[in-house]
Amino acid sequence: MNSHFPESNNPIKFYRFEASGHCHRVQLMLSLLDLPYEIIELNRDGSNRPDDYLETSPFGQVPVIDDNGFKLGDSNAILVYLVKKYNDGYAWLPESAELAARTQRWLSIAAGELASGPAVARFSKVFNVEIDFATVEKKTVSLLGMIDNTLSQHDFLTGNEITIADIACYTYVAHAPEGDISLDPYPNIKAWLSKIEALPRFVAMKKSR
Ligand SMILES: N[C@@H](CCC(=O)N[C@@H](CS)C(=O)NCC(=O)O)C(=O)O
Repeated sequence: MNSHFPESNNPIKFYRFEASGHCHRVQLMLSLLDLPYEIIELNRDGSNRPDDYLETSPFGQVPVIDDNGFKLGDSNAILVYLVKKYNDGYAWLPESAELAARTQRWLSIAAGELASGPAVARFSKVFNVEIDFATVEKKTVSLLGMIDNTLSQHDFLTGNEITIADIACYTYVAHAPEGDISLDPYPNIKAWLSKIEALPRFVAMKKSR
């Protein structure tokens, strides 16, 4: 267990939906940092949410964590919290102005183009929801091309070292094929996914289709 996690503390409570990529990125970070956590699988109808859940997550979304009374929603905010709070000596969120800004740029892409592209394509196919698939597919292909091009220049999204940008973007890219978006045209993306999957304590998200 991470030596920075106080022995007196309880495991971090992690509220999630199993099939959510936003939740998986949090689980991946918890695992990479070797932190103790307890999964609380929420019902889709909200019936087993804690009474104060909407105070932490006003949009009623997952993921949410409760770290011994510190409650936080939003997957990217949670990644920032975990690596700042439980720094394992590695610069998951680099300090320099340039690299910190690049990392933030990818967190914005994860919350923007990634969420409205491959995540929506997957959602539509996994949950059988009608969408304007052609438009989402076009956005996704454009994003994947941009990511592949970035990864032709360096090993990870912000440079040659892994950061939380990679963790934030990993899941919905890796699971794009569940949205009928092939990764075959993107050799650099495939190599990048393999590097992340080779990390000690990597945990996968279950395939949904
Ligand atoms: N910006 C949020 C987005 C989270 C999100 O979209 N969660 C989805 C599951 S993937 C959710 O809770 N959907 C249920 C809802 O919106 O009611 C984050 O990064 O955590």
